[in-house]
Amino acid sequence: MKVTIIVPPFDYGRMLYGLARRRSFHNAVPLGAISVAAYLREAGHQVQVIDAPALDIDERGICAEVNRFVPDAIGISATSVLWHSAARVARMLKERFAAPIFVGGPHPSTYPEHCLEEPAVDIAVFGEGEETAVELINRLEGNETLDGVAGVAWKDGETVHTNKDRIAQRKLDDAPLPAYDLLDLSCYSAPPMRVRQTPAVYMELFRGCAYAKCSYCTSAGSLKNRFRRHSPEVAADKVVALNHKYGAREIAFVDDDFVVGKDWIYDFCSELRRRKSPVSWTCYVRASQVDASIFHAMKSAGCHQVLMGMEVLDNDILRQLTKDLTVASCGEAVRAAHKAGVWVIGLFMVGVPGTNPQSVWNTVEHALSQEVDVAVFSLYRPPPGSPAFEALGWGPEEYIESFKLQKQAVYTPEDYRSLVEVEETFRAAYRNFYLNPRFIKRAAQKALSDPILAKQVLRGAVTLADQFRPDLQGLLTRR
Ligand code: B12
Ligand code: SF4
Repeated sequence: MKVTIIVPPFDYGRMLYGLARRRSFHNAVPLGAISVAAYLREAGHQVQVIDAPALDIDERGICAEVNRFVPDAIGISATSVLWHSAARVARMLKERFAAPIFVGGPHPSTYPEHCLEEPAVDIAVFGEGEETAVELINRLEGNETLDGVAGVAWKDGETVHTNKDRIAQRKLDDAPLPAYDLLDLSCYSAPPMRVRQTPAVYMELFRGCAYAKCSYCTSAGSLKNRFRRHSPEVAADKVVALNHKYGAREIAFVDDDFVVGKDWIYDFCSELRRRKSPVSWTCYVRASQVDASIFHAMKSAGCHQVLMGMEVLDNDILRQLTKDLTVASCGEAVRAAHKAGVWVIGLFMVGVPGTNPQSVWNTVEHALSQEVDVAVFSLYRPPPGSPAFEALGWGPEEYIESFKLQKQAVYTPEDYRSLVEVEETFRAAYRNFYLNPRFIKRAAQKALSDPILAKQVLRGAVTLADQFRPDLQGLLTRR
């Protein structure tokens, strides 16, 4: 069968990420779509992938691409933010093509029935999509009912059926490499401050988060997958394959939590060294899971930077967010990384329940004194399917609507006077961190010692300036 898989246009991308969007975030390889595509292809189907944000095309552009391929079934990948865009694409395609339309991804995984309220959508896949998509397409090819296909909700006339969850059977080691070749890899830019070499691509080696407890995270809620990972040998083979087949020189691992126990990471690093892998890489780690010897092993195998979720550097709040972290353990982890020569991107949140502006100033101060290399602050906005989202009492539409507010806060903790104060605190967090003389001095020293870092610092500054364009304009016009 011929199957098209579409990543719909990212309506809010321009608003969220401004002119720097190409350089910064959303032009990331859509791993969900190409993982499903690889399984379908392996099962004997012909597959086309259309990544609209990367190709910078709208619904009409998508229709033109679909027209060239004329598929028998059309799949659309969607996060919650992309849902309205996905529904629009589905409507346009429904008017022009007879092919059944199925959707998958984080939004259908959390809200399969909500997706089926859209008349143009016939089937919603929830959970990990690869094995489900193969069974689904085989059934459609044979004109068979979808009764009993685990992981799908579907319409039968007016009736909606939601089948049982699927537990993926296949070992990750045996999974084909995602179908990177179905994308135009030249369209994918590297996130600023995260790469030393290009071409850089995203890659996934794990499924699920081993910790899965943080209150604001979908990986602790509706996207809680069974935790498993590639064996270190096959993981290293696949990294090297990305280099040989596609010329990737840098990999940004998207896995939620890359260091779980010491054995796997030591073995993975030594397998990379044994293969003389030329690939540099970055990954997410939890501060409670790492130490200097782990960072040394990672550094010797090509890792130059890690992302650490530290959220709010206050012990009570960390406990409330169900993180297994303290201010001290975060500081220790940053020091251990620096000893090994690994940079730390600290991920922080502003506007968390139970916090006040002082919590943010304390966080900035800790981040500066711990010498976090890059600080990323986000406004608290727990996504659908996370335990904290349930507490907000919102439905999917309220969440999607809240994105129209771009970088505006959607939640006022008790100790803030208003949403405006949350937003001001958010902007001030960036200013207080990046305009602090301690940060500027360290960034200048690093840039002078390493030309690649100098370029990164410059790119980071351009991205930040772009994201804060309205503030900058305000500053420039203020007398
Ligand atoms: C890398 C990443 C990004 C990158 C790149 C995103 C991209 N283009 O792929 C960047 C930094 C750009 C990003 C941005 C955002 N992200 Co993000 N991101 C991730 C992360 C860490 C990994 C995504 C990934 O590649 N996973 C691996 C693939 C294989 O998994 P998958 O995409 O879920 O796909 C599987 C299934 O969903 C399904 N599937 C997916 N597509 C399809 C299509 C079909 C047809 C079928 C049948 C099945 C199917 O099958 C796949 C294989 O099993 C996830 C967390 C996570 N662990 O997944 C968050 C996550 C996807 N992001 C999230 C959020 C909230 C955002 C932002 C809104 C953040 C913000 N405030 O701006 C933006 C929105 C971007 C967008 N375009 O929608 C949430 C989404 C929650 C939700 N309900 O929507 C997640 C789940 C994080 C979380 N735990 O809360 N993100
Ligand atoms: S925030 Fe990170 S560590 Fe916590 S549950 Fe989500 S993915 Fe796991």
